[in-house]
Amino acid sequence: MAPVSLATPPAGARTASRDTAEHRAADEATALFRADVIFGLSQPQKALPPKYFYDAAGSRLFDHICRLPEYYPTRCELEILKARAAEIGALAGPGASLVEFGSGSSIKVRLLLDAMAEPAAYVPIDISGPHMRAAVARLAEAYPAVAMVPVEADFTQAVRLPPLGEGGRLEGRRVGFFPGSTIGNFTPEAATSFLAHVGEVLGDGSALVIGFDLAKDRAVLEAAYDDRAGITAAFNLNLLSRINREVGADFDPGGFRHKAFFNGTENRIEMHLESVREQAVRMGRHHFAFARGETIHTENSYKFSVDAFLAMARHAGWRQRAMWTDPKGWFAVAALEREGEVG
Ligand code: AVJ
Repeated sequence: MAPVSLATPPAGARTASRDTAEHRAADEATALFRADVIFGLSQPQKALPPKYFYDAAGSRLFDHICRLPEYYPTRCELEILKARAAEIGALAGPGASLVEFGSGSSIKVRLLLDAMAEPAAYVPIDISGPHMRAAVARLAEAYPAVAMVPVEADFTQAVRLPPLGEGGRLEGRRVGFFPGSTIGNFTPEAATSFLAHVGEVLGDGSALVIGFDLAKDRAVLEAAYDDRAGITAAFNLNLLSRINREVGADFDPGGFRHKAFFNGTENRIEMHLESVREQAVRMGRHHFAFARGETIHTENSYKFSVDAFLAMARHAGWRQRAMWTDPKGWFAVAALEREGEVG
């Protein structure tokens, strides 16, 4: 099967039915967003799902976070991936397909594609469609022989891989890639279910290269989520501007402040938006009251021990093939495998 075309067709080439389908998908996404906001702000502890951070502005702010001096995970993980690229390439084998969950700007995947023997396809899955397509267009230029098959989807929901290769299947080994410790956004129970779901999506004989953040000194953790330049604060607060714009609320972003702290009982960084005064926010016929000091919980970022991570992976049907950390022991990358024939 031919890889999907990455070029945007000229306006005249767009059929009416395609435009309608795109609009319908966009309306559906907005309706889901609105429902998630109403549900989240109606809880005793107000909360919003972190996946909504990544609109165009949020995706750019996140890329900036990854370059901050305090935000060590990206640098530590890149260090590990560079050192272990050849081993990952060997474990993938020739003609493998790489499936990335939450691909963002698709930077790290280059290290793997460079180390793999004739990779057949790259399947990025991301909720931020335009950001992903721009990244894939850049990647396609550098890897003309690799079929680029972007999937615009929320990977926290059930995802299905598009048919690829001869007979409508991914050729070679299917290798999942889930870097950045995004697994840390899930509670341990949800993370285990997600890992099992990834195993079903990738199938028998597949592999998974996954990054996760390790427990460490509280001050290091808290600085990484509350940087001096205020970029993480802007990233957190951008969620309110996005809600105003896309679902018509009237948040005053200046009425909230960014808060990030390590919850040692739960082993997680929590991000919140704290109301600096008593205030009310309207959204259509809905009305949300905030006491002064009340927070919206916007993200969890779990920190693991290697053993705790491996216990989750095992419960989800994966076994360890390799485990690597950076020299400081701040971040880890696991290579996992499932039993069975490839293909
Ligand atoms: C993309 C979920 C891995 O938890 O470290 C960075 C998101 N939030 N700074 C993380 C994030 C604030 C990031 N993940």
